[in-house]
Amino acid sequence: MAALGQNLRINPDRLWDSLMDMAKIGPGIAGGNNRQTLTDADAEGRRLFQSWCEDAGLTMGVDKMGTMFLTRPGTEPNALPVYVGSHLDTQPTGGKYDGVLGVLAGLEVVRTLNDLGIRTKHPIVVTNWANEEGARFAPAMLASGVFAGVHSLDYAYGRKDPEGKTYGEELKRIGWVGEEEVGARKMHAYFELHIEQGPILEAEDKQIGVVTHCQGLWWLEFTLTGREAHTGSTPMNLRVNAGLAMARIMEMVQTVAMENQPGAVGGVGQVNFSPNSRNVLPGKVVFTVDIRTPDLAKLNAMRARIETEAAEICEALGVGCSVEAVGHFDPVTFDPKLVSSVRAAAERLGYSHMDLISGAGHDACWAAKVAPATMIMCPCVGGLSHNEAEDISKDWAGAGCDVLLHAVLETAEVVG
Ligand code: HGY
Ligand code: MN
Ligand code: MN
Repeated sequence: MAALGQNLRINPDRLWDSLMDMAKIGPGIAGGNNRQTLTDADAEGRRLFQSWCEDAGLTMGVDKMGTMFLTRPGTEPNALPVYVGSHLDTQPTGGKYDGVLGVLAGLEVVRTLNDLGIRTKHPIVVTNWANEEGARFAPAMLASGVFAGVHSLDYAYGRKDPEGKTYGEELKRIGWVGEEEVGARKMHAYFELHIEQGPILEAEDKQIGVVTHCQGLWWLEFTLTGREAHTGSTPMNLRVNAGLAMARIMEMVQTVAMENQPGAVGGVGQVNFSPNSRNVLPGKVVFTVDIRTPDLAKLNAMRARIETEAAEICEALGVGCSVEAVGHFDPVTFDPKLVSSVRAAAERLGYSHMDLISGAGHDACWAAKVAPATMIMCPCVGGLSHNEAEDISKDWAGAGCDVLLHAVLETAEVVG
């Protein structure tokens, strides 16, 4: 196979236009997006993506979790495909690029191959994983988790959103229950381009992150039981204060993460007080602790310490305490051969690059359980993500997609 020329590049304006057109669907209130999984906005985004792919000559398959697979044929139909994708669903106050860049970059790779009449031995499949964010239906990366055999389809269908609607009901409501068995597809390789969602690449002035690993994660959902009582007339010594217990646990999580530096993080993003009335002490407090680190032993030690100390905090306050792990994956090592292909592509194209460990979780983490997989990252402004102000440059998006093009072509093998 002839070496890929350094002038082989995607069309960054077309990629950017597609990103901006997708961003019009499920707009947020501050310039970002609220296109949560299985909402009408998600369905509208799916239809737009499908139409673009079919205009590019791709054929669509959908599995029973609603993940979309758009195939460009290879010259050898029996050769396992090279998959390239990410997710179109967003956080409630999400940005325009988290996940979306990876899906539309996959489409841009195909559009470029069509422009240049390039054929590949292996088919190429552009993928939109359902429910990567886990914001509406925990855990994150739910569909790719079922694909990798980590979760059962029944478990996934039964996951409920804050209004009590199930994943299965909502997938059926928007009309995206596919026929394919989840995980029946086999992959030759999987690539995912994603914004870094952290500050390192921008701070180091690097255009490309060559992602070698992804840190592991636990999501620990605590349910604390206090006693509802008047916030004014209840003496301090008679209170069973679940809110105070939560505050002390959050402070403890911060301490545990800081004592495990460098490389560990811990915090809480979601809290629900019940009855959540300003002059009633909460009878119930439900919140999720999110801890992450690339070191597996450290990750599990942090979990054990947090659960032990949370129980002690609650006992001292007479507050009931239960905890359920609602999300988890071990640290991931991506495929060294694919990582080298990404690094070589960045070199060939003249893009500055550095090795990187992904701080956020991605569908690639589950794909890596069933196929050789890796990621490419581009910087984002101030490292900000999961915020409507999330921002990247067209150049960063273009550079990442150029590297994706080269790495995918090297793996899918150009013919002729
Ligand atoms: O939580 C994560 O790391 C990803 O955004 N789902
Ligand atoms: Mn993402
Ligand atoms: Mn995200």
